[in-house]
Amino acid sequence: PPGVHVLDISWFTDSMREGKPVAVETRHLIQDAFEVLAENYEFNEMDGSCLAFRRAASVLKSLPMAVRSLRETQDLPCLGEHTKAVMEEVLRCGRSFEVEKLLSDERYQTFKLFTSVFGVGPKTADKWYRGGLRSFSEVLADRSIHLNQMQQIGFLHYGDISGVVSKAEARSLRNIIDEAARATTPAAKVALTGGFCREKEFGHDVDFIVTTPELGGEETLLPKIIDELKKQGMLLYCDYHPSTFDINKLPSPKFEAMDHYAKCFLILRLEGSRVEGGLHIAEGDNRGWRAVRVDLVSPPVDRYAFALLGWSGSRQFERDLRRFARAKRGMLLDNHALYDKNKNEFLAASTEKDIFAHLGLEYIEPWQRNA
Ligand code: DCP
Ligand code: MG
Repeated sequence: PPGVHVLDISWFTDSMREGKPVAVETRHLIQDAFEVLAENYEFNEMDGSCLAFRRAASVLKSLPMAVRSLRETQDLPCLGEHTKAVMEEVLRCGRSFEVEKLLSDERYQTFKLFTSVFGVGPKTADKWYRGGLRSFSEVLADRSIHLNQMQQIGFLHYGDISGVVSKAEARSLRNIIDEAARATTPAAKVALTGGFCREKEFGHDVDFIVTTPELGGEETLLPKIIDELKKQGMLLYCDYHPSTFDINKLPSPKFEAMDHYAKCFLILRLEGSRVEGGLHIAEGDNRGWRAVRVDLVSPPVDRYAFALLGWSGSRQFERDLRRFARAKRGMLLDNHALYDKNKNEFLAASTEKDIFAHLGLEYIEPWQRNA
């Protein structure tokens, strides 16, 4: 019914409202502990356990007040035996011994380091770790290792890319992408998406959806924008993937699969900006610019709302929204479409509000989707 939210826990928060507020840090400690454990499961490609801890962290994040005892959490959704055990330990001792052990574990530390390089995932980190490598200098000195182009650029710009991107930098990039799009296609539409459209102060990259008002125009849009950025001397790296979008395909139940729109993963040279506290490997510090990661996605205009909703995130919100659509409405939702399995038909949408309405949900703004 209207008014139902994806993560509706008001029944719990209402019953807690009478309690005394306690130090917020305890909850942050628990969330951080969950994040370390989730990350470790991610390194070991144990997707189920990783998701369980991310989900649990998300539930805690949504509570309006601190958690004081395990008893208070007994009716909360998404908390299993393991998550509760970690939470109990933090509540009792102010720390989790399992997490502390992990933080000083050589394998965890090395995976954390290696996967912080653009283009290095758990599989590559595992290969390097099993080869006895523990540091960047060992990787770079090892002649048996062939770095692909993404990893080479990842090491080259490591200091910049591993630093956070600020809201002000995201705004500058918005103007740059806007101008580059309009210079080649005056009617082009550009939307800032990802974490910055959810009002986050910092991000690891800046995400944009770009399209044209007429169907088909999006096919040449990205190559034109890329050319324009190159002309301006801003393009440091471009990994372009043309569209493989199939209009007849049903929405995919798998969230982690990338969508099929044309997209490019870029590294741009942003003038007048520098990273605070970055670790520079191959570049001097006295530059008037920094390298920054930018993603551009280009859906056809009739899929714009689905792409926008899908890329606005957060990831947890997207997962829950899809799960809600499937379990509660018998509908399949992904970044391309919404399909009603009861009526066997696709439901069109030109705005995000249309999609929420199809799902029978009250519309919420992107900043309210930071699950
Ligand atoms: N997304 C998706 N499918 C994926 C990966 C991501 O639909 N396989 C969506 C959800 C994300 C959004 O795209 O919120 C942008 O992805 P990012 O990794 O850039 O995440 P954020 O922008 O939310 O955070 P960050 O600050 O780390 O960039
Ligand atoms: Mg992002």
